[in-house]
Amino acid sequence: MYEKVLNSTMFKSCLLAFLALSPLCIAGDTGNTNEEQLKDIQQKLNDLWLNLLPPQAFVTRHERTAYAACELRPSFKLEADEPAVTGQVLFKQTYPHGNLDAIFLLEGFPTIDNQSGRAIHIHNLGDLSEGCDSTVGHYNPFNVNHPRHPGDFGNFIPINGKIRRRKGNLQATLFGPYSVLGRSIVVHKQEDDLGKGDNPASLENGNAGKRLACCVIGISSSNLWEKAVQTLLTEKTSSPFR
Ligand SMILES: [Cu+2]
Ligand SMILES: [Zn+2]
Repeated sequence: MYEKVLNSTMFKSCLLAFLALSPLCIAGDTGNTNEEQLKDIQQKLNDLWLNLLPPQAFVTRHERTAYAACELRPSFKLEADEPAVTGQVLFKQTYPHGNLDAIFLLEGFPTIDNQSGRAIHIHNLGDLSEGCDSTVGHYNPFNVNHPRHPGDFGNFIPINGKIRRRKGNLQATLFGPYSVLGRSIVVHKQEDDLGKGDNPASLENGNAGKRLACCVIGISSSNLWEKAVQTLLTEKTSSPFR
C-alpha cells in the first residue's frame, strides 16, 4: 500500500511541485540564493522529473511495459563473400525497475557447420549516415572496460544460417538517463574475445572485427515482441531461456 502511494503519479507530481517551489522559499528565507544556485536546483529538478515520471509515450498503461525494436540492415561495405545479415533485435522491460529482456532473430549467415560465434553489441550513436561505421564505439556511459559495457551481449553462434536466441537480465535499460533508445546495435563478423585478447582493443571492443550489419534502437509496440516469442516457440531451434 505504502509502495503504491510512493509510486503513484499523483504522489510524484506533488513531490515535484513541492521541489519546484522550494528554491523560491530558500531565496525568500536567506536572500542569498543567486542565479547560479537556482539554475543548479532547476537542473536537479529536471533530472528528478526525468527519473521519477514514467515515459508515458511508450510505456503501456496497464502493463507498465516498454518495447523497443532494432531492424538490422547489412553494411554497405561488405565484400562479395561476406554474409548479408538481416533481422531484428527486440527488447521488453517493465517500468521502472524491471530487467531488460531481448530476443535476437537474425538471418543471412552461412549455413555451414561449426561456425565461430558472432559478437553483438550496443554502439554509442544511432547514426547510420556512414553505414555501420558512424555508430562509433561501444556505448560506455560508466567508462569501464569491455566486456562490462551495458550492451555487451556476447557471442552468438548461427545455426542453419540463423540466430534465434532470448536473453534476460541484461545490463542495458530503456529508461532514464542511460536509456539505450536511439543508440545502435552492431553485428560483427568475428567472435568477441570478451576482454581476454591481451591488447588494448580487447578492452575496448573485444576485437570482434568487421561490422556486418547494424540498426538504430527505436520505440515499438508489443506486436513485434509477441510475434518473435511465437517464432522462437515454433522454430524451437534454441530454448527461449538459454
Ligand atoms: Cu561492436
Ligand atoms: Zn563492449
